[in-house]
Amino acid sequence: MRLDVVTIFPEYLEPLNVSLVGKARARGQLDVHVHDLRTWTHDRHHTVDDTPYGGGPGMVMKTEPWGEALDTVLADGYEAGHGRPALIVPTPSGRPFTQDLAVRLSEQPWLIFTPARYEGIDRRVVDEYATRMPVHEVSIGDYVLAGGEAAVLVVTEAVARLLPGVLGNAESHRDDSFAPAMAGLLEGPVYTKPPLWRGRDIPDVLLSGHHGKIARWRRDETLRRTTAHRPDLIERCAPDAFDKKDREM
Ligand code: 6GU
Repeated sequence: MRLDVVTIFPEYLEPLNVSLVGKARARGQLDVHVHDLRTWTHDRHHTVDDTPYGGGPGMVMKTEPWGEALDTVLADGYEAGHGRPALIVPTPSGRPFTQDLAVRLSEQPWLIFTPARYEGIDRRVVDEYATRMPVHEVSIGDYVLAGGEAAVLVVTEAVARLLPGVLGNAESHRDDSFAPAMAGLLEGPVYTKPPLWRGRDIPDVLLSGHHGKIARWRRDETLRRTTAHRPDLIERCAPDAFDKKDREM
């Protein structure tokens, strides 16, 4: 998979060199290109923003640097034969970023990210590129960040860990919180050695060796935790997602 990020803070994307994403890059599973938007300015001050039409506070990112940047990135990626790109526009007014979208994006050959600062990018930029490729305006939660760069790191990590061969064990996706096999619910608690720590032991069932009982216990913990932390996820479940024992919980 190829990733392009156009930003006025390329150094904000340094974490893409670390840990899981960094290793995927080193192995050639991810081809990451971070670009400085100011490369595509032509004035002495490398201006990327201007005052909003209609008035109001803050500044809006200008069309021309984004247009030149995206045209250049697109020409480069097409020349390198990456297939068809999708444009990911991080914005607090986007659709919520979910595991479902992470899975769909992980199946794409090429993602281009346009993290904005200030009050966002002139709308015409998204409208223009939406005629040429799929555009996903995404929000990572109901709060406002100073810019989209942190959201790019979030989306990139969620997507990269789903790529074939990036996580050691492909089975480990199966029981992820939000995974289809979990009916979109949350993972329960986990334990490891030692068996006794500061007077705290671990649930007996996990030592029983009884796989059926362990699976039932995990399911109960999933339901308990999801009910407590995210009742909305229970509401959203299809009724047949619950068996008779689930309903007794
Ligand atoms: Cl993607 N960008 C910004 N600036 N704020 C956000 C966000 C994105 N998602 C939640 N808050």
